Amino acid sequence: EKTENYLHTARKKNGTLLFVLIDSENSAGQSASSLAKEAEKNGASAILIGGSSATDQLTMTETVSSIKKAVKIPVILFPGNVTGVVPGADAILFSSLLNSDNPYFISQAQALGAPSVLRFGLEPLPTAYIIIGEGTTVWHVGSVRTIPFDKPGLAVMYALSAQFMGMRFVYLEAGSGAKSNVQPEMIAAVRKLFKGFLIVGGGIRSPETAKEVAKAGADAIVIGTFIEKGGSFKTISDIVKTIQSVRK
Ligand code: 1GP
Repeated sequence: EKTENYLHTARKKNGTLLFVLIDSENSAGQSASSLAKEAEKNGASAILIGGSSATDQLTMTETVSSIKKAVKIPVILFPGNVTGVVPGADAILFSSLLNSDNPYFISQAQALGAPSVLRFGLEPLPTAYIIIGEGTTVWHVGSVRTIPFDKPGLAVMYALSAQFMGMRFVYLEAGSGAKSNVQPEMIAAVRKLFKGFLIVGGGIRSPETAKEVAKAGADAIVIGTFIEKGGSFKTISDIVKTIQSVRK
């Protein structure tokens, strides 16, 4: 439980954390390891490696290994499918896409991937992955029965069920590159009842938005597209300062 303990300790000490998502296929010119290094330097608390596209496992394994060498913060797999389970990382968001209509994404992919998680010695972080909104890649690929942005009560129902099933992480996901981020009202409603570690991502690209999300009760926010598109690390550093100042 090394990574899970680290996250809780960091959360208590620093306020809301920033996780930077790196997709080995999509980084704008810069190598994944130099992006990870910059992210760490500017205050990120963990690197997530994943993507919903069909990343090949060899590239993925190489990316994990180069990032592991470059940073001290935990490297956590964020797989979009069984192919996202590779050796060398510290932990894995072992996720069930709770509001999918396809049982493959709720329990079958998990069963197929579990033996590799064990074999590679990855620390599983039991995560309820809940998709909000529509039109994103994850919404399409995951056969999602979506939760509209303005229905916080539905997100609460899923988060509660996750808690009752023993999942210690909830990830409210608007989707990579989403036009709109998950709204503060929904985050606050989930925060009120969910006792575990709350991750929020999708469409966050400014300190102002990050602040709202943190204020509403996120334990960690995830930023991917902004960095992939070459966004400045000065902004990342501002985001970290902002979210850490919100709640202690
Ligand atoms: C996607 O929540 C993450 O899975 C990050 O979203 O790429 O929009 O930052 P963005």
